Amino acid sequence: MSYLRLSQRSLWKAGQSFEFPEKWAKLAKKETGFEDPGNQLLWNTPEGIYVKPLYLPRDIDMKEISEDLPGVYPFTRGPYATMYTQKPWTIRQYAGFSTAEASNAFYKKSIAAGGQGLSVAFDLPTHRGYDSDNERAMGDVGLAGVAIDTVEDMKVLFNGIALDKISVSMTMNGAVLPVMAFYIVAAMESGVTPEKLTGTIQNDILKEYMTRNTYIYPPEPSLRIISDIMGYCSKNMPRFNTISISGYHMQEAGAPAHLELGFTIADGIEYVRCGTAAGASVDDLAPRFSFFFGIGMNFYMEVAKLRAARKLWAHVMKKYFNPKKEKSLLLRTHCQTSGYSLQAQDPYNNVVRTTIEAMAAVMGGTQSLHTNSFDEAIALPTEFSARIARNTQLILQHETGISKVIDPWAGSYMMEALTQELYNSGLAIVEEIEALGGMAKAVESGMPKLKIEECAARKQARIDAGLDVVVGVNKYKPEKEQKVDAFIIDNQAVKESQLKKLASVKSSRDQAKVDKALADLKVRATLGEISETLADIFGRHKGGLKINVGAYSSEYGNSDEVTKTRELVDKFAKEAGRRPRILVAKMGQDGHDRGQKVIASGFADLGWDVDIGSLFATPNEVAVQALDADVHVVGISTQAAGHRTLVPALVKELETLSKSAGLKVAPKVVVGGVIPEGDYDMLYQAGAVAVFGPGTQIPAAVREVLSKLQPQ
Ligand code: MLC
Ligand code: 5AD
Repeated sequence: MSYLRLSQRSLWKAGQSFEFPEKWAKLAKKETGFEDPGNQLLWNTPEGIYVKPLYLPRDIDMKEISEDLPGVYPFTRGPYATMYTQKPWTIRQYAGFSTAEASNAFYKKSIAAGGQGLSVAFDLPTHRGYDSDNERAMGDVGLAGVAIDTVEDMKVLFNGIALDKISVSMTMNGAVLPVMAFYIVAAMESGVTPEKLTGTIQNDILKEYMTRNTYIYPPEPSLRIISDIMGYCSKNMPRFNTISISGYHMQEAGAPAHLELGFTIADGIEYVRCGTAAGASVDDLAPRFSFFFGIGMNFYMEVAKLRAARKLWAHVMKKYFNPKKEKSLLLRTHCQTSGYSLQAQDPYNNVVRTTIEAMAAVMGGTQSLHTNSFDEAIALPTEFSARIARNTQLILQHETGISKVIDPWAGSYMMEALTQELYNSGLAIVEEIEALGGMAKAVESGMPKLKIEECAARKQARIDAGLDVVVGVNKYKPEKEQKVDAFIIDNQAVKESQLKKLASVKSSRDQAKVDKALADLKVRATLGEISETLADIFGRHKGGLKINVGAYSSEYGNSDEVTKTRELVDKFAKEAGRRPRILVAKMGQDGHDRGQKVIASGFADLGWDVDIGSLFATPNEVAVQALDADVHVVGISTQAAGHRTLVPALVKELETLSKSAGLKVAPKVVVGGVIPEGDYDMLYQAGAVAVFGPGTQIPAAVREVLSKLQPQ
């Protein structure tokens, strides 16, 4: 009953109505008491698609779909004729942490336990072009991935792994030149020539400016680097996928399926344009393009998204570029289950969520899949949680009949209708972007990022208001929280080991040769040296700092919760003579800014003055901004474990700067994000006054932060 009430209250938007068979409507009216049950039970999704309670033959265009076959244009049913009936998708778990030695051992173990392809996660300094000895790398070395400074590190990473046999994906975008160079040299020095290498380089910079934020240079030179790499690989590494055009991070940042789909396909079009402008033909490039989508909890929508994506790519490729090779029309994709959908509370629920998402990816026909670990919202996977995640896929491959039938949802009225609706809305977005002059221009305008962030603020409001249920978080909470072991990496130890290795490479090479060759970029130069040389010429890109105002509160609607919270904020403002003011900041090389932007929007909508900090700041830079803006509190958003080093450093900086500015009290520090429970005490001892884990309701956070402030 409560579900029906919820549907009636929040989901039925007047103005949209569909016809339902009279016979059914009568029965449904009796069951529900609704006047117009078909329309009152509509679900208006974040995609703006009305999902109906009942689909009928009239919802699909039989002419459009009756000839569809897997392996045949427009490939809605799959890129290959036989799909998993011949060869199941590749189980490719994204992993990397600490040193090359530790990650190498982990890779070998996971291959032995059933992993079928490798996928390297680099640490954030590597992504951003810093060696481990760089001051800006201080809090992040070896935490979110493996630290790679030199070709020697890369050789260790793949030691004993046959690079001509196993395909390797490397998630690298900003520092793609040194990483590809290290990879190729490491392979050659192990006896594998470039033409034998199989795998994928992510090499997708446009989505970095929109969501993932591990860019280094501005868009123009970055796009040139990408087309150089695509050009080089198409000539020298014919089995290697030269780009992985990624919607995943858009979904993680808050994009509903239609935005993820439309923006990703529009990115793909831009890359074909870049590559062909640099002299390659569409058929040199496109057959080695690959894609990457996120798979969240809206099961039908996600299956439909993959079907629609293949159809849309085939359509736009034909329309805009008219390639001769059929392979240029194929959308082949990797998928990853959603990290965002996983929760720190009641964490074993995450095994269930990941299984459902993995089923959607597979039923949508993905070529390769990563399944997240259940401790996602707490820390990097432990050996145990990584094993369960991998086994989820092994069980799907071996114990169910799922891979025995190609595109099993085809012909379902609902699935075909949803596929067509998503195709239509994806195409409309592609056309809108084309009208703006393509994705590079759209990204520069900031439009896609803001659209995605608005959706993220709305989603948070729906969860905070209880309209979207998250089991174990805003409903059905366990009486006692289940604790799980968290994998903690000793950042200091990794740093020391990297510094030793860097020093050894630097002392054993011919420095005069390196200095000379750095202009040409070769001869065991380090990743930092190569990146810095390019940054001297290209400059470093700085992202925009806009926040959405109004989206959070309009989605939340009026409620006691909001009114009560605003009253407390107003009371503070009256007593203090000004509104409470917060700087929502990020430190270190962690560029995950969904949390930062959502918190900023929520606090602003609840009556705070909000300043937003630039990405990649040092503790000193944050403290200077906090004092300049005269904030009451600094809120640090942390997603990649750097808080252990960076928060204590920030508190010290704030105290020192406040003292020398003659302030009686320094701004308070609160911390929120992915924080293992074991770190809470350490953060309080370092001087933080509040710590918020994932799943915190924003109005509750506002009240708690207020309670820590004295009006000044
Ligand atoms: C497959 N093959 C078939 C077949 N199925 N041949 C005949 N009949 C069938 N049914 C052939 C293919 O043509 C191919 O050969 C070979 O088998 C391998 O199959 P594939 O489908 O290409 O799979 P795979 O090699 O696994 O490649 C999948 C991919 C690739 C194209 C999507 O780009 C990939 O692996 N991407 C992974 C990206 C990734 O892991 N990213 C992690 C991001 S994490 P041939 O000769 O055609 O090659 C991240 C998080 C973060 O980004 O933010 O940090
Ligand atoms: N090892 C394993 N998984 C990782 N992820 C990110 N970094 C790593 C890593 N080093 C996963 C998480 C995250 C997503 C982007 O990729 O699930 O949400």
